[in-house]
Amino acid sequence: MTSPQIAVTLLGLAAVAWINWYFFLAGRSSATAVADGGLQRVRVEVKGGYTPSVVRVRAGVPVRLEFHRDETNTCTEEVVLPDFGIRTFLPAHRTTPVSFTPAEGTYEFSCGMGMVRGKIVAERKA
Ligand SMILES: [Cu+2]
Repeated sequence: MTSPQIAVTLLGLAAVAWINWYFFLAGRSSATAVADGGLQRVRVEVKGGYTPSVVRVRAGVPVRLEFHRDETNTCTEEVVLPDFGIRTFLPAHRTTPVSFTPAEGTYEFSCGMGMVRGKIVAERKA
């Protein structure tokens, strides 16, 4: 294997290890982002609301919210992050990633109709 191939393989293995850790060991209700090689990933359960509804992250570091929508109620089929110009369809029973890099501040996210809401709090020191 060439060194780029080895690097990709190692990254893949790291991702698999991380996913296993994430789904089997990590606390589901944690509202603080887990930094993973400079990427903050937060799983947000979408079921009648957002859990956690307040997500704390570090400002200036890329964030990936992983919206797991476990319902078919059309209310939550879209998620909107107006400050980042994001409007994304969330298929039912799937995990949909939404990525952005926040500056320091508080940002809202909501369903397409603005009925179900959550907040991202980006701080210098998360
Ligand atoms: Cu709605």
